[in-house]
Amino acid sequence: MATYAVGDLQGCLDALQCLLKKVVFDPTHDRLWLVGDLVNRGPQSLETLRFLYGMRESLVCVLGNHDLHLLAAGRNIERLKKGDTLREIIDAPDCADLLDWLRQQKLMHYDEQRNMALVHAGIPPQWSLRKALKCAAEVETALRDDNLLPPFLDGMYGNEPAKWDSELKGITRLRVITNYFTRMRFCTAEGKLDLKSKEGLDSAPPGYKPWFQHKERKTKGLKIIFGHWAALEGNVVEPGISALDTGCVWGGALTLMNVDTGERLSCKCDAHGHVAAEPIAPTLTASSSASIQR
Ligand SMILES: [Mn+2]
Repeated sequence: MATYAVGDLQGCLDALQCLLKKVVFDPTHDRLWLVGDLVNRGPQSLETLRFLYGMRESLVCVLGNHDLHLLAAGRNIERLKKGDTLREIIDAPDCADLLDWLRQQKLMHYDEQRNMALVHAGIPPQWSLRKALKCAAEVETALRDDNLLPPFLDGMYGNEPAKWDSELKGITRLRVITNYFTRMRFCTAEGKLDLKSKEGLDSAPPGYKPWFQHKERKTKGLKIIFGHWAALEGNVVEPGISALDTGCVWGGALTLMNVDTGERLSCKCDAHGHVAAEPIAPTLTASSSASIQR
């Protein structure tokens, strides 16, 4: 029995299946944690969602910005943008089942035994574990409530307010919580967000740092697994912090990590998010063609 976490899938089902095969994943005993952004941009968004829905009992999944965008587009709240590959899901006969499952997922998962959290983008430095779980729950409640869901999906877009304030109310409150968990990369020590920079660690605007690098971060000591930030290429040296987005949809790789041993495996992808072809060993080709001739 093993627990694995996997980076942003973005519709790259082949790469996921390649990794599950490599670890001989057994859905009855093993568990798979997903950092979110299950769909969009990649080649097989619908098939990915169906595959995950089929093994939902074996999954722990947190939502990413693309998953929330799918929920909004599925309700005609937000239009699909150029480059979105979500139309096939919205037009599918099983769309309602898939999106109903999606909206039951969390923004933050906490495993008490392991003292480990799973989030899409991160946890802002000024929040303790307790505070983060409370704030995540506010959005999770809105997602699951038929009356609260439409105004939430309609109001979640936007970069303001840039910073948390416990006095915030309504949709502005839910928007900043959502931005922390699903879109954050750089912020100040007080948690003021910069949502424009998307490059690597050295692209921080003056006064800003990656959310996990602030000295006074209140979740130090908590292990955190996150995705979202492909430019990091999975390289973060901060103790306890694991970055898993290695850009499978951008010609990088999909990364899977055993959450207990930290051991990583990856599956290389081509520029379209398909599994990159591995060269066939010439000796094998020669002997198999010889056996065919016999
Ligand atoms: Mn993302």
